[in-house]
Amino acid sequence: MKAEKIWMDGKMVDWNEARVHVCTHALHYGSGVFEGIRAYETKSGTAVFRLKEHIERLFNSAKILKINIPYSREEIREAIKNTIKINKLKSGYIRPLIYRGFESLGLDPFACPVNCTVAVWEWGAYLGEEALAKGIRTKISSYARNHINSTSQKAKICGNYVNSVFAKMEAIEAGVDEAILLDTRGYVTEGSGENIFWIRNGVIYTTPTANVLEGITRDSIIKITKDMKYEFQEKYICRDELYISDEVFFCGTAAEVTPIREIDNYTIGEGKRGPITENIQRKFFSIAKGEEEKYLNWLDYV
Ligand code: PPE
Repeated sequence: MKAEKIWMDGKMVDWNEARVHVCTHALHYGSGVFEGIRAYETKSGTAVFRLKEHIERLFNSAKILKINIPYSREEIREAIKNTIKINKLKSGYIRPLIYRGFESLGLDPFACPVNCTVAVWEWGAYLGEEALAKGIRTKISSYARNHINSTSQKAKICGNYVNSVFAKMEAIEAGVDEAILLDTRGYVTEGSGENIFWIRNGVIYTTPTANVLEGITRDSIIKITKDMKYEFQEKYICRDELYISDEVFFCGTAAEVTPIREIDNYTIGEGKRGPITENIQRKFFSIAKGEEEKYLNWLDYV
């Protein structure tokens, strides 16, 4: 992964020069917030998918962590578009990061400056091209999702992701592609970096958002499924309900719509991408690629 330039605190810096001090507060304590956004190539040029919503979530994450972003929403939007343009990125991934920089160490973050960066790079299918077509193998993690009274799962806080890194390492070392995390009560929450949906008897379900990231792809899929006249419900479930679902899939900016064909060695449905998942996936990609008139307002052209 590499591009030409990274936007750092208002300046375009060479990729290899985009460095931070080792005493950066966020490097020690995880005191930063970030976003993950995708841009797709459409017939009318490159378009960023739901940019407004991602910027809003970035500002909300910062608010929760008591970080004042020293730029307006519009300035961040411009920075993102300029970084795409200067790197001549046609499609790929966008990573804004706002973090407590270097002034002093010790947990009190308030004296530390707030630094802002935007990196972009080409990024194909998160879990591999084959994953989108055939589905992935997963396991229920032995790590519980961050407890709701320990941090804010609604904010995309850097430090939150240590929990995801543990779950991901465990999944990979167990020989599967991804982890599904339960909360401390045993209810299904989400993947290491994806929201989860399941389908039983034609009804599409996902978890409520109280203890998971309010995924923008999740929101897109809920709107798409309603539009496609599927029945939809939010529900807390335990792991066994996933085992006996007809279809299960992950969604996220990086993961897009990734079918799950196995959980804890249980085959899900037919053990391949299910028909409803395929319909939703197809619709999702055609919207992102600007082929659906009705959803053009989800695209912000560069
Ligand atoms: N839950 C978590 C914990 C999460 O990190 C993501 C995104 C989602 C749900 C889905 O949210 P959304 O992208 O708004 O639909 N994870 C990002 C980071 C992935 C990474 O490996 O880094 C992403 O998909 O960009």
